Amino acid sequence: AAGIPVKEFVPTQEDYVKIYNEVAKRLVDFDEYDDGSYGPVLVRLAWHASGTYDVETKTGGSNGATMRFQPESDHGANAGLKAARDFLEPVKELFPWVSYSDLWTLAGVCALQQMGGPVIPWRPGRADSDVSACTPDGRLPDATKEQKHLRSIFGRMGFNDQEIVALSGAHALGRCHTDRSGFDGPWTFSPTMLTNDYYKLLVGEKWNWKKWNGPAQYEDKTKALMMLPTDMALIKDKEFKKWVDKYAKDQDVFFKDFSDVVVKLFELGVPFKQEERWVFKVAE
Ligand code: CCH
Repeated sequence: AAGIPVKEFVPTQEDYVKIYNEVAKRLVDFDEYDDGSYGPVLVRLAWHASGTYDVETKTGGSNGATMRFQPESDHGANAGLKAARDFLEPVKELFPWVSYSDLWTLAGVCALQQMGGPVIPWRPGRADSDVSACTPDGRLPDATKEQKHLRSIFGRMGFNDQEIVALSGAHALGRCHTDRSGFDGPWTFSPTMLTNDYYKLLVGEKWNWKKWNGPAQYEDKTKALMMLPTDMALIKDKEFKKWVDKYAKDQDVFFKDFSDVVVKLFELGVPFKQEERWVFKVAE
């Protein structure tokens, strides 16, 4: 039988706006989590999905969403990100046509904008892969290391010194969890608002080694805030510190550079057909 041709659903910008708004709504609805928002862990999910990219082999990156599968879901660096994936599962059920890889990055954009961050232009085009595309362990940064490691890991993704420092400002958000990374505490006093406080605190506070049985980390004099060895590397290294000083002085400059570098991060290795990037309005 010739049958009736099945009309393929071709989503438009409006359809992606619906996804953005649904994620934004859920961020408000589920405000009992952690410091009062799933926002930070959604940002971390999008970053860990994207940050596996290798410029040489053109493997990894947000295209594929391979963190859904073992072994990648069990990589030490991804501990705790199930919370973010599970948070987005009902959104995927509402919009089954969206790929996980587009959904995770769009949710990252939504979280950043809803937490007071800059506009992050975004475009669709990622397709999900199967388990065979999982990246090997060790592609994401190790918080116990310093500048040499940062340059090697982020260099493999294609980022320079300025971009490394701009990306690191995401640590204004969220916190470390002893049952995930082993580290403990937030970097700033407003972990659900994107600001340039991370840089201000890095240069403005006195940081001492925390005396405890956990992994080596720094604490401020109030003992409420923390820095990782990789965070402190940004002020130990003269080239990195230039950018820390610049972003500490001027939040607008940070926001501009942060937006540019996050767009690049979320697009690493994605074979887009669409040239145009869309800007999503912050939901009320
Ligand atoms: Fe990060 N990050 N990150 N990070 N990160 C952690 C948490 C967050 C490193 C290590 C850690 C970026 C760069 C680095 C976020 C975004 C970004 C934690 C705690 C560790 C450890 C995890 C836990 O215990 O839950 C290291 C090392 C680097 C190297 O530079 C970049 C880049 C980004 C985004 C652009 C966010 C957000 C969090 C908070 C997550 C949460 O659940 O609150």
